Amino acid sequence: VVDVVALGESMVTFLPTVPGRLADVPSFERAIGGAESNVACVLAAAGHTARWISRVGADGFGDHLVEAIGAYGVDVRAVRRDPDRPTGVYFRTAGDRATDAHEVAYYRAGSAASAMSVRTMDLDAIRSGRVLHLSGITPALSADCLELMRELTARRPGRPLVSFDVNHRPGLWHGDTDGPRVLLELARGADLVFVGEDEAWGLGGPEAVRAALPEPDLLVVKQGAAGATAFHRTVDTDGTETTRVTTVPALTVDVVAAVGAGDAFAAGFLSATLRGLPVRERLRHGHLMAAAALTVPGDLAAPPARDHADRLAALDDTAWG
Ligand code: KDG
Repeated sequence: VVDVVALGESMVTFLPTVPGRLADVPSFERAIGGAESNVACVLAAAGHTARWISRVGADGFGDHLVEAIGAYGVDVRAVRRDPDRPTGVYFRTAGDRATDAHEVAYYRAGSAASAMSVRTMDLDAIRSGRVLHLSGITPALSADCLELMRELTARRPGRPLVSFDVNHRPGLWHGDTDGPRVLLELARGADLVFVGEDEAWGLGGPEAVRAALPEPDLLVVKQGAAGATAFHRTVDTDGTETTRVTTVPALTVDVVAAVGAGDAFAAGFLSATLRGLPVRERLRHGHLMAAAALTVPGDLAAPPARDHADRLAALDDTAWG
């Protein structure tokens, strides 16, 4: 059984060769992006088996995504090619180092991935891993994608551990759909939820998010440079519910670009989860992988080797601030 299946849209990403406004940047370098495939790539690089499931166009950008993600060691055999729809692409500016304010221009409406649905996808394959990793980007792509996400977050016996990164992208939600409401609804169906503290404010605030998610066993609130806090709910044999709160400060690094750091954090947390490590270690592995991603311009950085990460995660509290 594969450790992790990650489902979601990936895009060819164009990163500027110089800082500045999108209007002024004269040239871009090609990279790859996609929150869920980022998680799969980091997990594969960290020695896990990972499968990425999606749809891409039958075009050169689709070829590139499949090759580049496959080159990380991710199983891409279940990715379907759509002859009628293109692969999505997006451009982003480097952003301000201090505030991470950046411009993003998506060209993904009507993309091959937006046609992911309960009809076009192999649901058994999607549920074939120990963990199924999903994000709040997918339901914003189309009504079909939203229906697929509802199906995959429905609680049913024997399903994999469902991991959901809220990834609220306000620019992707259109029409009458209330993005925050849908994201909380889907998150309720997950076992493990990641949310950025800044994102949580867009969903009513961290307390409101906690109150809105009574079902997931674990809620991880990422607080940027400050650290991350896990709310771990356990139920005793007599039915008593306890929530253990664990906070681990982040590592202090010289940030090049924050993009991809959340995905790397999720990958580190999931890696430690798959290995049965306690919540504090899971948070530490999340921070270690995020630190690697924070120090490169693109989404993806080589994660620390497992034995190295284990040694760093095992350092005592003084080393971890
Ligand atoms: O988490 C990084 C992603 O935001 C980036 O790779 C692009 O998936 C992406 C999106 O939809 O914003």
